[in-house]
Amino acid sequence: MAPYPENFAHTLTACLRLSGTTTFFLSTKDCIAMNSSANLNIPEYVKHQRVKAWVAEIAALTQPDRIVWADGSQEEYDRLCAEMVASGTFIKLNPEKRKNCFLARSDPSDVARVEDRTFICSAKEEDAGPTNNWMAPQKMRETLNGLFEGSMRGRTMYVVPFSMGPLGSPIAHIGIEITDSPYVVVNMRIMTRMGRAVFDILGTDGAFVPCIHSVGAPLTPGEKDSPWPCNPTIKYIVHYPETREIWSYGSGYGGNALLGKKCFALRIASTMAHEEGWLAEHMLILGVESPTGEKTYVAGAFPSACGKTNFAMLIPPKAFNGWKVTMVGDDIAWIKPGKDGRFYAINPEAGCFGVAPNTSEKTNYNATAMLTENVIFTNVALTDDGDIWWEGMTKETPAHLIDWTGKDWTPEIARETGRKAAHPNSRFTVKADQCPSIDPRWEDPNGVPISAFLFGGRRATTIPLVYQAFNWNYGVYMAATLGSETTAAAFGVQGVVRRDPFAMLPFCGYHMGDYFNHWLNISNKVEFAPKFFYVNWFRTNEKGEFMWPGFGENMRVLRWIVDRARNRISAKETPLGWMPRYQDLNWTDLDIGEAAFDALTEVDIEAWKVELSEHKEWFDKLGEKMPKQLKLKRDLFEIRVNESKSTD
Ligand code: SAT
Ligand code: MN
Repeated sequence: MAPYPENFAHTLTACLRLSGTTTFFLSTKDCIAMNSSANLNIPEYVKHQRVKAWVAEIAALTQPDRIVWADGSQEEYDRLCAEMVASGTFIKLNPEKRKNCFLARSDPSDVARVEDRTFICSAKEEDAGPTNNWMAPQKMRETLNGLFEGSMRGRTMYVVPFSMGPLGSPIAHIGIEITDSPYVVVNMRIMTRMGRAVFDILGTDGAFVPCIHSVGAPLTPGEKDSPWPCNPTIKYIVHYPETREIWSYGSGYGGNALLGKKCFALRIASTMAHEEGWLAEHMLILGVESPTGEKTYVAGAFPSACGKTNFAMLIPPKAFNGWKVTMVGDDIAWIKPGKDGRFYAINPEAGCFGVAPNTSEKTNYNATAMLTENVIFTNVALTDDGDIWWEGMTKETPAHLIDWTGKDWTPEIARETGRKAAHPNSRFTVKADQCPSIDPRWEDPNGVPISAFLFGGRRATTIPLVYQAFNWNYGVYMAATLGSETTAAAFGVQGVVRRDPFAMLPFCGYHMGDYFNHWLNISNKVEFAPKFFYVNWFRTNEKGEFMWPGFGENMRVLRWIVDRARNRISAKETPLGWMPRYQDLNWTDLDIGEAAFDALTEVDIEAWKVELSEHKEWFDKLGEKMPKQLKLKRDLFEIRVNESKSTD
């Protein structure tokens, strides 16, 4: 835990604050103001001295006009939303169309996570590894102290206590976010278990991850605020893994600002998990229920733009009458070894922060059903009757909209200028339990038992529809080399394979090589290790058309995975792993014949030779800490491939 003083003194000595190597003094007036309990507004239910001292310290640094401790109540949520409507940050949507829903439009410079401004400031550079940005902690602290000094002037500072995971769950952990953004407060109430009950768990000295966030836009007296304050030029998303702290400056958007999500639940939690022997993963969790009521849970990692949310909310096709797929989580899984020798997973989040474009009744019926009430939309388009719209939502495009930048938009304007009505990274924030397919055990404090890990990228060639790893270590290899073709929307270029191991590349808080090692070792902690599967819904034919229908039809593959995870069907051995034979899948109502299936599952040896040379380049890039075992696996794999013939 960060070395915060146990008590903060009500004297001038408290004004001398040592932080890193910098010593600075605040005016007597500031000190007296900031060190008086009245102005800190500490609620009587907060009994934790270190929390109080830390809040006082950050207040003294950032100098907000007032301090509000978020209690997480509905009344508080409604009040903040009303304040944001009044200030122009929120637009209230037509309650007949979207009850209790709001639209926020961000600054055009602040629309997504900023990976190049994201830092892992471990004491040693080698602990961050070659895939993370690093800066020496002392140097970063100096930079940030300079930026945060006075950064909340003219604003309200909110203290937002939250639990990642069900309150009191042995798998859960607590964070407290200090933020000057009311947008963050209301989003955190949806995305986490937020509010005063967290202090009951923290007690007088419980552990918490301090998360400090400022939009980096202080106001001078009388200055008019903008609807989306942020710092247009300076952004820092900083993690100190040793002291388990997060400092975020300059952005109000998504994972840059809602610090419970990628910053805590993945970057900091992955380092905690590494130290403590568990897993913090960028994985959905879903349950498959058979007609006889047998339940199998799987966790799956998919890089962005691979249909992860759709898969988490899958509705089985008619041919699977009696089968049900339920969602535990759509983005993150915390997984700990259980007493019975199995891995148990919780969804540390309480809501979904989903990409809006292309969400439709056809692509994801459950998501559309979630979005009728109590939703915060960000950067989508506004219809003339006070509803929302985005590309891919309906067949018909509305004749007129206000686009995400607040400008008039028509299909003609779009044709002429290419301008989208909704930003490609526009989002909805909604409570997970509004999902019709929410799993009855999604809040089980002990988590759900995991039988299989799935990995899936977007690959036009090379990767078959599905295959199963021969064993745990080979499964880790498969996940370590996971790759996905970039989409123009996310990366500006189309079709380049980007390696995204375990879909964790931007989210691992330490060296990827150490992370792979952790995965190799952790199988020893369980007796019943989950099986590993690789899926690819995106293989295309020579005309460039998708060969697999995807969406609900993925159930056909999922059922095979469940049967394999339960060791109850045999499979075909290939150089890549175990694969289904045509007759192993249910083909009712789907027009895919044996030849088409062979093409979907073809092992193209020439393509695999190229793939394996890319794996070598990728492993070399990860340097010294890359586990030898995985390098050896690659060499053996290469021999296996060289000795094989393509399957068609
Ligand atoms: O902005 S988030 O990090 O919450 C979502 C994403 O970019 O993956
Ligand atoms: Mn994600």
